Amino acid sequence: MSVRTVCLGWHWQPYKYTREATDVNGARVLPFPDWMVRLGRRALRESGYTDAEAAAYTPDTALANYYDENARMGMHQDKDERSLAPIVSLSIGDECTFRFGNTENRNKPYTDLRLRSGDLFVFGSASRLAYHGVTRVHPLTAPNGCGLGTGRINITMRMTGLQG
Ligand code: MD6
Ligand code: FE
Repeated sequence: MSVRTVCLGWHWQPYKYTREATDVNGARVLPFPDWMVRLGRRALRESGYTDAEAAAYTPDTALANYYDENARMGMHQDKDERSLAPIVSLSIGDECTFRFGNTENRNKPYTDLRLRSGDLFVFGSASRLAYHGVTRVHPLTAPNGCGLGTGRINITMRMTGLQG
């Protein structure tokens, strides 16, 4: 993994979530913003979840990853969350090739998708535990006005299933 990450709500590091960034500077994580809860619920409604499912969706952590033009993300499953509620992913800036795999292993079959600035997708139900990664970032593809000159930001919001 060659991205730079900052978290909201809960701080993620491999295998665990904590309220302090114990592997960085020990600082308390900033709160998870209400607007992101609303955006997550709207994303579920607009991708076919019922109103009740959307209303129950209360993401409590967000990982914001910054990719420079050489950054990649190896194939992985997101399984450090105790909850299997959907993950909502938002992309800003340069386009990337996102590899969406199967739930068994990091090999084929997989599908390579182009994620563009403004794309939002929902990783839920059968795909919640699918392997996935970013094979490359495409420099100079960020649209004017997206707020990022170079590189790519991906924000994933999740429900940890943790209390406190
Ligand atoms: C990325 N995303 O798009 C990396 N994980 O840069 C993820 O690792 C990811 O987009 C779980 C669900 C959605 C994702
Ligand atoms: Fe992931």
